[in-house]
Amino acid sequence: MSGLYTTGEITLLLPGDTNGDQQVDIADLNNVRNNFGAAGGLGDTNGDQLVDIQDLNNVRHFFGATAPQAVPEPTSLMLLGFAVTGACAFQCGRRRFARAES
Ligand SMILES: [Ca+2]
Ligand SMILES: [Ca+2]
Repeated sequence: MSGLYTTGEITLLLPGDTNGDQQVDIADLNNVRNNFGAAGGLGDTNGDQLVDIQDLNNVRHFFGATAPQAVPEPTSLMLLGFAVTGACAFQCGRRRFARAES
């Protein structure tokens, strides 16, 4: 949530991604395997403080998946819309002014 305020982007989490590299691959499977039975830490994909069969299933289910790109915050999209509208209005005003002078 803190990234939302600083970058204006929402980062979507990828279930099964144990190391935060935005993809579920063999490294994530190894993290679950190497920490199976541990109390949380690397390999805990669902945050229940236990590396267990649910984490293995998360990696299995999302294996090969990559996280979608960051989604711009709606406010950013609205600001972009205002900027485009303002630029168009400015261009239309310049054309009218040029016609009036000639
Ligand atoms: Ca990963
Ligand atoms: Ca877990």
